Amino acid sequence: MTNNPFPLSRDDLLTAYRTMRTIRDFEERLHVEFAKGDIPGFVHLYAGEEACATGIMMHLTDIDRIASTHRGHGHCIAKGVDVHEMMGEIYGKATGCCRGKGGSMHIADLSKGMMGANGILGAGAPLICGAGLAAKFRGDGGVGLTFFGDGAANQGTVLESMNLAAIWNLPVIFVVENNGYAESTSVEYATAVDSYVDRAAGFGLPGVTVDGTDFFAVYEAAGEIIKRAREGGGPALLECKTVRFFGHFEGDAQTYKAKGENEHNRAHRDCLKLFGARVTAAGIVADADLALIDREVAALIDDAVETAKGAPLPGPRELTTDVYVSY
Ligand SMILES: Cc1ncc(C[n+]2csc(CCOP(=O)(O)OP(=O)(O)O)c2C)c(N)n1
Ligand SMILES: [Mg+2]
Repeated sequence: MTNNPFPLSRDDLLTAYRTMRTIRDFEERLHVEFAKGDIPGFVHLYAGEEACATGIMMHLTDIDRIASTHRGHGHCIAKGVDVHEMMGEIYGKATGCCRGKGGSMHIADLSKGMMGANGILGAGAPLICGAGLAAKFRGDGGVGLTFFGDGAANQGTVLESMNLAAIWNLPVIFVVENNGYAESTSVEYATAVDSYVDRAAGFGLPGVTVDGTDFFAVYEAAGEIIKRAREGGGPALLECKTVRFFGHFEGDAQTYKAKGENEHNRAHRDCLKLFGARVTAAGIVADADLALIDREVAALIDDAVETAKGAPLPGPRELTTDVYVSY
């Protein structure tokens, strides 16, 4: 019997791989489908960043809440939102998790603790302070995590929320997914500090930076700070340095990237390949185990796309439902 050198059981390693593969295939497929013109609105793909959402979310249950971003599909999948309902939502169909009224940037499923993707940069941070405060009052051990990008990290809402979380000692984790760009603006141009974690001390928060393409680095760092928050130790900042394989949005010509940058990242910084190489080299998981998951996930995504395409649009009578004002 091979000794398992990882902090997860073999079953949990396979779950992690399945989650990352599901996110990757979901996004790769949307890249193809979006180009056909059937998907309304904007789509921002998370491919390349899968290890961040997965390494973090494996520490959470449905009582824990997350607030996501415009690039939210990976967060939703890793938090357990149903892939068919997500696809239906992105296609604007009545079968979507928000009945087709939200689309890609407003996928939410409160039953899973997924408070919503969000088209407003930095808007998740104050929301998660509210969720953290509620969890603290309930005393149920729940934590809240908000995700934001390197660009959104400079929003006042994020900085004010860090201060609020610190003074109220909220069970809240701030996760900056630093993929190097805010739209076409590089992080070096927009931010003076080398690492966002350099800011943490200014708010009285502990902070840690990890290689966001390394599932195990994310998993271990997230585990520690989430446990600490759950036990009343307060908020923290986690920076995951990562890469995005596609453009800012689908249709972005990516002229601001270096020649060969995407190819380099896919060859050397692909979190799925890195994960697969490590677990198979250690003899804990076989190539065939991963290949079987690949086939199952491919079938799931095929079915989700076909089902979403064939589903009905919301009818006119749905126009005034699910809004704050009752008509
Ligand atoms: C408050 C606000 N300002 C500007 C925008 C327009 N906008 C949408 S995404 C984006 C860049 C976000 O970059 P980053 O936070 O690094 O996230 P990433 O797209 O890299 O995941 C901008 C400027 C917005 N949606 N909301
Ligand atoms: Mg970014």
